Amino acid sequence: MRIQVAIIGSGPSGLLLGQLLAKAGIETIIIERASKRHVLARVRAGVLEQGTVDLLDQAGVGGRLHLEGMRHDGVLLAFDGHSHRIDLQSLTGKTVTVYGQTEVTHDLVDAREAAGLTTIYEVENVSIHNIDRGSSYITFEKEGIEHRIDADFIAGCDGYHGASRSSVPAKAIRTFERVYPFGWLGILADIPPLNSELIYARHERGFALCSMRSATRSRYYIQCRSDERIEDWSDARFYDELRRRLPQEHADRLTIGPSFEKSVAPLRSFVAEPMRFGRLFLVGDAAHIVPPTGAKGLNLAASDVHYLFEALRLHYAGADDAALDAYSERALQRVWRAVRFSWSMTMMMHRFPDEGEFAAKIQNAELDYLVSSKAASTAFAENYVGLPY
Ligand code: FAS
Ligand code: PHB
Repeated sequence: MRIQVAIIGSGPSGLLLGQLLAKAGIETIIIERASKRHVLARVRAGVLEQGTVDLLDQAGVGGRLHLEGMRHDGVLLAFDGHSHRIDLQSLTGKTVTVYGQTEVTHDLVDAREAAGLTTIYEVENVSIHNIDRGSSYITFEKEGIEHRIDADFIAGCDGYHGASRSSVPAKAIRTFERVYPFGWLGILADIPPLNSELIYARHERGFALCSMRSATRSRYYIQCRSDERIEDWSDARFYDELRRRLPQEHADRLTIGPSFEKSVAPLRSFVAEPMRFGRLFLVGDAAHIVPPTGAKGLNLAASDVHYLFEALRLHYAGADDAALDAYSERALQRVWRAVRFSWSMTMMMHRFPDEGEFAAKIQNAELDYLVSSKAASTAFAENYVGLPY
């Protein structure tokens, strides 16, 4: 088989890139390691930047998002027993939209199927070949039979543990990483959110985040050990710990109810440079990972997709390949700004037991300055709503 753009991975990066390319008349195929059911069941991000919303609209999949997504004009930062609202809208003129990644994935999969576009699920042993020459191709197995796809370009949209980045010769790639000494224990429950906007809480017992998926579905997180076992956390223990980390005015408003999803996510910052290797382009989590503190992971995948889509569109329109050649540099500039923000928010809001009382006082002072200075609040808001593409 020969195709214009072969996409590895049916997560938000691969699906959104595939949808934009299809609308521009560029043929694609997506190969995916997991089952369709697994892809659709993943619970991950919750906050979309305006740039991501605009891109989903451009891809023609914004319908349900505009009906069910919730526009948030502000976000609360809680510390020292009190919460402080950062008015995103008045400080930046921009807002964020709360709409789960699970729903984004559903919308993109539905659109791909409605357009009759091909996704091959449950593939194995994906290998990438000849990325430095014109005849790049992918091989993979499906039900024990080996297949080959020859492609003009290959988009590595297969996440942190995928085959794309690992197919690049070690001498051709540099990686930068920080692993945090904790994780996030998250639950989903069909209970009304305790607040209409997100609350990020710093507490001596650890970080907590109150988010949501709708007016009737809450998404809560608490900082935990990286090796935490979810079986050690009953709902009652989770809610009790969440209450302890929130200001009393919010803790008193917590509605509890049975969780239907509970998971632990490790936290790391990671960037691979460059993001292009001949005919192979790394996109989204295949190239970078951020701690979810700044709600940037999914949104960075969207800006990578924007840069690569525009470059491929120009290529197939007969323009020069300057945009393709500039993809890595353009994407990495926005990636590093988001990595910095996500790192700084993680350092400011989480408990670092080995760093003593002085560090804890500095964290409080940083938050105190942030919420009392218009300049500092504006800088925070600009990053949270998403820096320009
Ligand atoms: P993804 O990892 O989503 O998708 C990659 C796809 O490639 C997957 O479907 C995978 O099965 C497939 N794949 C992997 N290897 C393959 C191979 N060899 N062959 C074929 N297919 C292969 N971001 C936020 O903004 N907020 C959050 O709260 C948040 N929480 C997260 C929690 C967890 C546990 C994780 C892992 C991530 C979280 N993220 C969060 C980040 C997340 O949302 C990512 O940024 C987003 O999924 C990136 O999308 P993709 O780049 O498509 O990668
Ligand atoms: C979520 O709703 O899952 C979410 C929201 C904001 C974050 C991280 C996760 O920073």
